[in-house]
Amino acid sequence: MAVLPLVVAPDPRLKKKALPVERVDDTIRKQMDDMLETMYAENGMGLAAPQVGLSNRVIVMDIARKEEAPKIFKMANPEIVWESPEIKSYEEGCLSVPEYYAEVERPATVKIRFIDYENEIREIEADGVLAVCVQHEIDHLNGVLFIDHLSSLKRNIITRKLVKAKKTAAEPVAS
Ligand code: K1U
Ligand code: ZN
Repeated sequence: MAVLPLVVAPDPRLKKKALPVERVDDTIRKQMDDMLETMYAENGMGLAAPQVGLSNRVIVMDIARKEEAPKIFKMANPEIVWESPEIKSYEEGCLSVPEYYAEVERPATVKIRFIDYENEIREIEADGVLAVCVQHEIDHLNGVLFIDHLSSLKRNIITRKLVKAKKTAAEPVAS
């Protein structure tokens, strides 16, 4: 397994719609395993393929708390097939938008259809933190970041700071 380099916003790779996977074979299984290792290395609870520069519809999640046994999900082509009218707000973060957090409103419960690690089509109902995380990751597959759910004023402030942080990181260190 390998830890892959993370794509940090702003980056055009995070704005592209990812392409469906034809089937979950050994290549996609390795991608899922590498993404899970990358997610753990970055202390995340989810990761989508565009965040590691891959433009296919693959996501991984582990929604367990620190002291709990792992609750791992590896999904290809996840799609929301039903969403509840009830809306909930949750403070979201993003490995590709480091150091910023904001409340985002989303459907409280969703039904997800996806292809699993064994290439079987499955459906699950998700609520709580799983519902938040899976919707956040599916957004990534559609080129949407959590800051796109905020007002344009808040989004522009964060984007300007991200551009500045990238410029500073690229500057040579003065000797
Ligand atoms: O997709 C990502 O960038 C991963 C992201 C998932 C996510 C976190 C919180 C709400 C919605 C979606 C992260 O894991 S960011 C890191 C983080 O904030 C966090 C990590 C572990 C547990 C709780 C939050
Ligand atoms: Zn994210």
